[in-house]
Amino acid sequence: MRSPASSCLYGIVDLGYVPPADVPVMTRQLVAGGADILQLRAKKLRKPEIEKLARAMLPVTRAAGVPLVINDHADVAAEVGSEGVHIGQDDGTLAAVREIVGPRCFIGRSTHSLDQAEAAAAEGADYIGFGPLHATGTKPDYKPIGLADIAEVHRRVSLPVFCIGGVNEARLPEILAAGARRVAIVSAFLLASDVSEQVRRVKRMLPSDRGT
Ligand code: 3NM
Repeated sequence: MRSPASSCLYGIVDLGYVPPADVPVMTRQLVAGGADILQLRAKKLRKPEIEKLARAMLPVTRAAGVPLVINDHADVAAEVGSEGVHIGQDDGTLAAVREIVGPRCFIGRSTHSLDQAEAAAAEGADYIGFGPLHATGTKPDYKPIGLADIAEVHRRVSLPVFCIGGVNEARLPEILAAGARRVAIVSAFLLASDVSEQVRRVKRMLPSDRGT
């Protein structure tokens, strides 16, 4: 099983793009292309539905050694026994989430500035998201932070940093040149005509396969 540290490509199954019935096939395609970590993100679904989808994803992700991360819902993560949980800036303390998920589940936090990144590291996050680099329809209310702080965030925190927000194949070279080592991608994968092939192409551009 991979860990955030051994991962460079983070895929997100976002129910804003994928109908529930398509979640298993989308999961298989993302895994087949080489996504190292997958997140289930379902802002508008109720917990029982999210739990059901997580249980549909887990056999696929586990067979591939890909950790499954539940967005927002620590209780769902605990219930289904997912490898990870992801929280935003407004989702309470890391300690409170740790109480719910226990010691074995890793915890990621979204961060949108250098200060937030340092705070997430200080509270014990296992990885951070850092963005949005570019404006994105997936998280439309967030102001893009650009690429200027990518190098600095890697100097300030020693956690795995997944750069996110408008990341796609065309923009990847400049994002990597700015110092990114890991990326998370939503719409550029989910809307691709050939999802596995798109994931494969991006994976090949990333610095290296970090092993397990
Ligand atoms: N979190 P896309 S940006 C889910 O900056 C998410 O914290 C972000 O989607 C953050 O790859 C984002 O389609 C959406 O731009 C990323």
